[in-house]
Amino acid sequence: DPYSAEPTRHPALRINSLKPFNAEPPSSILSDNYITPSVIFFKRNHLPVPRVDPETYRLEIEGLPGGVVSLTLNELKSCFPKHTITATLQCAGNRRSEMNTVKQVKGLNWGIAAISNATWSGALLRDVLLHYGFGPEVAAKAQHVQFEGLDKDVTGTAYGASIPLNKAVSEDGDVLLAYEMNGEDLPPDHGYPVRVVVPGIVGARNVKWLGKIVVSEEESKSHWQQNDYKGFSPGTDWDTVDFKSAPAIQELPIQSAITHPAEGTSVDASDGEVTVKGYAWSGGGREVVRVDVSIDGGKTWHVAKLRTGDKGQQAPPPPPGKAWAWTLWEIDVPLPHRAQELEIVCKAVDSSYNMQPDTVAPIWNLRGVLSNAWHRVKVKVNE
Ligand code: MTE
Ligand code: MO
Repeated sequence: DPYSAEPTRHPALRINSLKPFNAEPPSSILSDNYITPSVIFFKRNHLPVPRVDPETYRLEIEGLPGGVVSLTLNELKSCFPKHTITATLQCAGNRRSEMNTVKQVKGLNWGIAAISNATWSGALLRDVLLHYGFGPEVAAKAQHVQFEGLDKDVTGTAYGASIPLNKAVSEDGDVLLAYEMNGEDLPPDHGYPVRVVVPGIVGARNVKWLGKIVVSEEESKSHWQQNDYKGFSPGTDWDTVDFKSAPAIQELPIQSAITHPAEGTSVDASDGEVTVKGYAWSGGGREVVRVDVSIDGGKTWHVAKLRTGDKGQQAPPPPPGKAWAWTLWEIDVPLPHRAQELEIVCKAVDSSYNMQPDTVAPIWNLRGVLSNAWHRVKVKVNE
């Protein structure tokens, strides 16, 4: 059994698939912490978790003028300055289950919690590439940086992905070769001993158990770069889809969802108000500038209070274009007179004034990715 060496996992996780292991935290606890504890951070594995020996681990780098580089874990840790960023990871399939209500899609049936936020520490990919000779000659030809994992399928093919070269080498890219998550060694499920953290970019490119980096003219040839994690028209079906016709997802669109109250629960009329909570995040480092909340299905709107740190620890706003971490939000909305049911809705706005679409059907796609319509939750009001 290739899955015999899987790590133990927290019992609170909602398991989506056991082999490979895919799970999300209960959405009700997702916004309890600004920094998601690693044990409940969502886990998305395509293959068995490889058990990597830190002593024999090597990170290979190809495509630089000096030839192939082979780095030990100690060299990565000691030869390059350690940087820490707070960044949210979101799977392209987050909220896929809502697409299934329109028409069946192919993929794991994620709820709203295939997204989590952590601090990550490691060497900047930029520093490492520059150290080993990245310069104008390489930049004149190369356009992508490919990553290969140490996790392999039965045919020996590794998980792989790539990102644009510019994101990898730009001073503002903040791409990390991370060896710590939330101040500790990376847990096995999150890529021990090294993963790449590409802030602002879809989860799929944040390759775990990183074995190889290739600076190249081409994108990764991997299945997940070429024939998956792409968006299509609602009119495209499995008979007509041409994966070559669409670009690989990189930056994700504006997203938000309601974590409290939960669907199907009830609130008391005597409270006079309902507390609504959730998260919001946008890709590409775009900051969340506003979250609108409605409790009458979108007829009237209220502006939520935004929070970018744990309670009482509001962080200073990130530099423009570097909002890598999510925003938690909260609002108390007065209950309308004699309401029996509430349809709570949220929608977020990012610094480019991108907004979420109001319904799912027009953004439905056969793989169920990029599901970011207004999130709606129905609750009863007890007299
Ligand atoms: N890296 C490797 N090597 N293998 C994988 O299966 N899954 C990717 C990405 N990196 C994956 C990987 C996907 S699709 C996502 S959403 C994120 O890892 C999930 O990261 P997490 O499990 O740390 O939350
Ligand atoms: Mo993903």
